[in-house]
Amino acid sequence: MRRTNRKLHTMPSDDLVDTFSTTFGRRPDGLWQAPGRVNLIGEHTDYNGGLCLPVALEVRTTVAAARREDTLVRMVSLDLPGDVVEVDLDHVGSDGVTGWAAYVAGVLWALREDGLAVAGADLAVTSTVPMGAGLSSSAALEASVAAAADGLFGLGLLGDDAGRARLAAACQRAENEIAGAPTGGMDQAVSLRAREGHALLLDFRDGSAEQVPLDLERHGLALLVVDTRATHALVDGQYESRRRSCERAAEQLGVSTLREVDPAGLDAALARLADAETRRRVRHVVTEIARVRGCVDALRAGDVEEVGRLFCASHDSLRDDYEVSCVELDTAVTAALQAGALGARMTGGGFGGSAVALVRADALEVTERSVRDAFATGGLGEPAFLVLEHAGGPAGPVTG
Ligand code: GAF
Repeated sequence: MRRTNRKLHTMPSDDLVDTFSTTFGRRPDGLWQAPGRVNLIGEHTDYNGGLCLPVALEVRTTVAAARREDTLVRMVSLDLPGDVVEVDLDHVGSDGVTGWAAYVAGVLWALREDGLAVAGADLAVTSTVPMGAGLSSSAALEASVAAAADGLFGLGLLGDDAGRARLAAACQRAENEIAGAPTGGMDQAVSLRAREGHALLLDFRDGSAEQVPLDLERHGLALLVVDTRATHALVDGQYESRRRSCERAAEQLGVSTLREVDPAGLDAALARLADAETRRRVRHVVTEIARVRGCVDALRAGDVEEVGRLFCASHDSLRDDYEVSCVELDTAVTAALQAGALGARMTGGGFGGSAVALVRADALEVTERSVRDAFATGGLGEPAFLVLEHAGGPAGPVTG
């Protein structure tokens, strides 16, 4: 199956409004949307105070919403049919909200915790971001709810980058504290702060963001995202154990985060760590941050071959040093490179999910075939594909 962003971008607004109206017996006050993401480079760097370079996809989560004057949140999903879920905002922090409702109610809860005048809401959601594909369906859901809250309660935060960063912080808090996934903030930040046609250089030392033009078409290129369909879960222990290992290493090195380790002094820093596994984890983080810088320079210089080389080096480091790849991701990367991709790497948290390959636009089909054949030969499940020709824009109201 070939899925392009543009086809999946079609907003199912009519169905959503119909479902909202039949479920809640009134019309929504408005519709808001937020994108999933693919990270170009800079993996497992966000929670180390580092750099990353994600891109917003054109696949999106859309929410129809209406404000309430009480503290009740009522939600229904078009994609996960079931009963209407009801949560009282006053009890979100203590009641152990589970499932997809945690991402929705958690965001409204976190905005209130931030001192914003947010009350309850009725919401209907639907998404074209494939779930469990490592393309941030959770963050897209959170960001769409944050955008809806901004509109429903007149927060005025969508108007500038500082406001959007504040919304993203609330989304991350919801994910960490209510959904229980100890993630680092990249996904929520790009969903809210991206700019169409650009990759977003995020610096987690100071929270700043810089737009980096991404004109794939000018170079005759496209990004092929391979959803391996191997399951990944950020709430399982692997992600958290990598995070804790980095924190322990920083402590041993006497720095606040691994961002403070100077790449020029990496060997000396590694020599101070007794444990070989910890040394590999640190080497990944420090070299990956340097690769993000290299990738931004290469993109600005139009040196797409160098971008491809950095993709490959990133994958090797994630596979060998950070040990978050898996047979499906390695197979996708190898098969894409065999078909002539300029570079390929796993993207997102790893242990399944998606890989991304930088390919000539006229080689998309041959690359897909190569990946599909390699999966069949390896006895792996059927992968799915998504083509990114143009970087998407950020969360906001649905217009038109
Ligand atoms: C997941 C997390 F949600 C992000 O915060 C980030 O750490 C990523 O894995 C790895 O780069 O997407």
